[in-house]
Amino acid sequence: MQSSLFSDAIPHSQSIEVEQGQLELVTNLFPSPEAERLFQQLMDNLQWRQEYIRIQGKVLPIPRLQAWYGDPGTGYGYSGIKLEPLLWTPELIQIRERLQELTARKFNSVLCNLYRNGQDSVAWHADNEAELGTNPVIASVSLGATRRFQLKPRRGRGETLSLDLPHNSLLVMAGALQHHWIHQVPKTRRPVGPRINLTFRQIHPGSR
Ligand SMILES: O=C(O)CCC(=O)C(=O)O
Repeated sequence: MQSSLFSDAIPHSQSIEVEQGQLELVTNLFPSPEAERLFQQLMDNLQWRQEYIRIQGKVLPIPRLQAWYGDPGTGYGYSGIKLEPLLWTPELIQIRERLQELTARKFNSVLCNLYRNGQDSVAWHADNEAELGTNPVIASVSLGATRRFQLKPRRGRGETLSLDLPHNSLLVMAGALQHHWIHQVPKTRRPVGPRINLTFRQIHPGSR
């Protein structure tokens, strides 16, 4: 039985049993009107951008919009994309404070994803870039439409685990999870509205 990631018992939180990693889901992260307001302000105020990746010589748009915010010096890169941090907005500071209080961890940066509809997605990957260090704690907030989040073991034929991440929830990934598991948000044919995902991280500059 794994121990909870949180120092105190958090209302609306549940541990999800996974081998070689820790996963905790918190629902009702903010009072409901606050969550609605945050969703709308993040939609309106974040500097959403279309990023491109190169795959087999072709430059392709990634199927979602993104924005990267953080402390100065927390530049971040993956799949050939290099992101320089924008300055924290008041809404991101408010959410970060809530997460730091819940997890007793510090986060100096956040990758923001906007899934405009069911055709937006993120492919199988792990958050295991060198600058995240060993066994990173990733605090991933969902606002807006519910989307399915899947995890599968990096090696072997282990079963895929599926979770629906609802509006106003927090998924914390920790322990050795990023070494042993990969995750994705698949496309869906269901008509779904926009969803914002914020993955708060602690970047260790200079570890690349
Ligand atoms: O949208 C999500 O819940 C996951 C996002 C994600 O995997 C990432 O940004 O690395």
